[in-house]
Amino acid sequence: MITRRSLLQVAAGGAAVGAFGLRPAYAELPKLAQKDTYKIGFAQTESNNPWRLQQTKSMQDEAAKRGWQLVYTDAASSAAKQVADVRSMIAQRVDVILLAPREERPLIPAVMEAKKAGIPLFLIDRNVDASLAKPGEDYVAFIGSDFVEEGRLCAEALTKAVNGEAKIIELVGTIGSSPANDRAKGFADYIKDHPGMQVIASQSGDFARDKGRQVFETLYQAHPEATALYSHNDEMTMGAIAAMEAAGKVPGKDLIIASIDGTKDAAQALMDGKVVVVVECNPNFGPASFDAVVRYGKGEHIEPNLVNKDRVFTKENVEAYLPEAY
Ligand code: GYE
Repeated sequence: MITRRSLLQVAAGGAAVGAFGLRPAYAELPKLAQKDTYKIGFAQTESNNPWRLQQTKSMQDEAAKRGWQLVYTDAASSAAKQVADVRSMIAQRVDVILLAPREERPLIPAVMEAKKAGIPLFLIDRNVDASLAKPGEDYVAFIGSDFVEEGRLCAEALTKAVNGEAKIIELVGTIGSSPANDRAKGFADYIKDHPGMQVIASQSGDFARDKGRQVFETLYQAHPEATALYSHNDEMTMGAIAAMEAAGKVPGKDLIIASIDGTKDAAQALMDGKVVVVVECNPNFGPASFDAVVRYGKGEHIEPNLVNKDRVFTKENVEAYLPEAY
């Protein structure tokens, strides 16, 4: 079994952690020298959806603006490849690693190896298992959204839209990823107090449009009594809408839909009345991440969790958002 202690020992090259709470020097968080420009690694998880493409663009734009070198990798939906990508960044001696960990557990070794190599690492947009690696100790900080809150906001808006009565299909994100775990939790916690709100089927669509379509089709065939959809991201939502329409159903009438992200397609679906709420998950990480790196290089204390501010979009306010949508 992986435990935090065994991982710390791996990170420490097998040596025992010192007695009386004293931790050896290599157990400290790596420092960052203050420089005018940095060579910065960005380990992306996949590029099969507009959210990811926008996130990558935000990193590239910020690097170009500041004249920093960006070492970019795309794990193509494989946690194993992402671990290898981080290793190659360590071998190239980047100054800092920005890691968007695909899943909570398989990326732990990458986090620990960067630490052992003396390279500061920030987690971007997704988290790792907090019992195995901690911000301020094993990596500098997590920068991203509050996914539990996103799930709660979806539940709140959906409950209101259906007057507290719905049979809900839930399309879950990538299994083992922090947004899937936390968006499920935030939603479930809220509807616990609303007995008319029932999740009748729940399955992963891997945050992807095609998979979302297939999974929704199967679940809806098995549960034609469904009256609502809670989908962990807009890509799966768009897949599900395609499946509903192919089945002759009207999204927004036959099924009331709550979604998360804020893609252009979802914003349009909101305008068209097909979706009732989109809780924002902002993919524009460049400015906040690079600012945090600069502050860290100056020796400033970095808060362990840098939480993005997300908005709630409905038909009433989405028009003003459209020019920003991606
Ligand atoms: O919601 C989804 C993406 O990790 C917050 O991953 C991110 C999620 C985002 O693929 O669309």
